[in-house]
Amino acid sequence: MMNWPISSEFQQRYLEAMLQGSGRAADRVIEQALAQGVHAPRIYLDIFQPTAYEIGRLWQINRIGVAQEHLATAIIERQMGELHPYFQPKIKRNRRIVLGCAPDEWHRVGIRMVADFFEAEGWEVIYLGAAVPIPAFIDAIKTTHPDLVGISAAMVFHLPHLTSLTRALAAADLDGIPLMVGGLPFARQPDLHRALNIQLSAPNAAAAVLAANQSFPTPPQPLRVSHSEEAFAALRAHRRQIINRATDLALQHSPEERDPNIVTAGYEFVTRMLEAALAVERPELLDEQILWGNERQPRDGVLPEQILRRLEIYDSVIRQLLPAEIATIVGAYTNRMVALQRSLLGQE
Ligand code: B12
Repeated sequence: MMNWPISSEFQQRYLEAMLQGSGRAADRVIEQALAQGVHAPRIYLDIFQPTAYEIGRLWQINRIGVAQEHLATAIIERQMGELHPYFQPKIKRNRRIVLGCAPDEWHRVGIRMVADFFEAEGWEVIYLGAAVPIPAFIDAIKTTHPDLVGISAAMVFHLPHLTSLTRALAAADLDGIPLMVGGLPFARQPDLHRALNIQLSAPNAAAAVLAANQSFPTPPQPLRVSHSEEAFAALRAHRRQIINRATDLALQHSPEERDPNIVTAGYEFVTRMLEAALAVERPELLDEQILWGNERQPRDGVLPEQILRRLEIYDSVIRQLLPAEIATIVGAYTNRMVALQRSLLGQE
């Protein structure tokens, strides 16, 4: 699952994008990292995590404000959502984990990373997010019967909540379920969990899933590898090339188009929609987008006939640039868009 190492140039450029407050510049760094074969788990641990720490340090020394920190965190969370399809499991373990932050704990990026790593390793994950009240933890545990419960605490002043939680579990006769804790104080003091009478702890998401798999050995069963998952990864890796080539061809076809950025933005939109549809294997999601585009784009000066031409160009570029077997999968989706656009124009 891991590849190593990642160039610190990506880290540096990502931090710069964050400090400029540019989500698009940050997207380009991640796209390039993916195109160079950096795996999503490494992007989490070697780009997102150190950048978040550095953002925190810059806030601590008053070099950046709260708004810049919020913006950076919002970008990281959005990109994590976009990378989530890379964490689709390839194996099944028949193990379940409930994950959430301690009561009042708002730092949720770390535990969300932990959730994605567990999912990729074949665990069923019930991720509850930030600031989970103790009764909500107890409810979730009673209804889902997990093998393990993972709790995150970044602030030292939230550690007493962990003791309250272990007591509440005992009172509800749930103390047989092991707990795992993590977050900044645990990363800094590897034996801190023992002082709280908690069985497991780990300093980061990769170590967390490793420790859990060791504590709960189960033979992993292979899962059907989804073809669209590979197609999604290939599309991501070739995304920039596809968009650029399609834009060039569209501009050659309609030289009257004055603003190449509008064409590029259209192709970026189509690519995002296509990725989303591939990630969930639902080509029909694209229909709604085509209908939307036909409502919207004429208002930007792009007529339905041009939409069709641009989709045909996109379809042909997909087939030129992606490896043949992947192009067949992605092509089924782009073909659907072309066919729908033709039928909207009355050309069957
Ligand atoms: C973003 C941020 C916020 C955001 C969080 C929003 C969100 N959606 O998460 C907001 C604005 C809410 C926030 C608030 C505060 N923050 Co803040 N925040 C940060 C910042 C910059 C990034 C956090 C982050 O995303 N880290 C990246 C993740 C990936 O790292 P991680 O959390 O460590 O997670 C990894 C491991 O720890 C581990 N792990 C985490 N959870 C778990 C769970 C388990 C079970 C396991 C096994 C492992 C594990 O695996 C993770 C992935 O590898 C940090 C800086 C930092 N060093 O973290 C400061 C920081 C944590 N915040 C800090 C402070 C002071 C605060 C506030 C008190 C500020 C205030 N005055 O209000 C409040 C407290 C809020 C609260 N009640 O929780 C300080 C804490 C200092 C200290 N000594 O404790 C930090 C360190 C900034 C600094 N350098 O001064 N913050």
